[in-house]
Amino acid sequence: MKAVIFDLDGVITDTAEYHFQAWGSLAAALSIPFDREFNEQLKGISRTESLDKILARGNLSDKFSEEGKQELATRKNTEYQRLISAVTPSDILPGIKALLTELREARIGIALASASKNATFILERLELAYYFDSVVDVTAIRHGKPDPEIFLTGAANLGVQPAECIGIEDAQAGIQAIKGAGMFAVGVGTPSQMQGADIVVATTAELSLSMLESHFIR
Ligand code: B16
Ligand code: MG
Repeated sequence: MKAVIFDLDGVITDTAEYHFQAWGSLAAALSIPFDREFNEQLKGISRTESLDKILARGNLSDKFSEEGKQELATRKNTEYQRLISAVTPSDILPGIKALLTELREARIGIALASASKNATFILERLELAYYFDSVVDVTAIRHGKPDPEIFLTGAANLGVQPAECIGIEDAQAGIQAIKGAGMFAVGVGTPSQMQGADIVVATTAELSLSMLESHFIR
């Protein structure tokens, strides 16, 4: 194992909750039903793809021009940015800071593969930017998760082979992307939401270097 490639939302910090709240406000304004179960489908996919799914749910796909959709996406992002401006290091999920420290000490590469255009801002708010050898620039990615491109780019940036990497994700689209890249996939959540993962942990508190190594050497 030469590198660990992390998802951000739902793995390093629970900004997934803020995405839920911000999309929930927009959906309510458009009178579109929105709940946590539906929100699962939005995890890991881009802002525009998320909006398309929400509008389709409300049978409103044809009601907005491209410009109108852009305006809705910006409205959601403005609310999301308001929520994440209050993020602090206390919002790092359990076990993550200790794992990042262990990985650095063991000279194992660390990359971020987040679909979020707000990822760098969030890492800085969490005071974790220092740990990352590479943050994949999502604007340079042609195909989002579940396509493997973002994880393959992370491995290439670190100069390691995909088979030498572990990817950690909280979304089904992310697990698919990791497996498509030929990496070992760790899912955070319930097994039914993490199909195809090599191992699933209920919470990030279960993650550590020794735990990852013991499963990786399988
Ligand atoms: P933004 P991840 C993803 O982040 C979220 O899971 C997903 O819900 C969101 O739509 C996407 O980022 C885009 O985020 O609107 O901030 O660009 O899980 O890949 O870290
Ligand atoms: Mg995620």
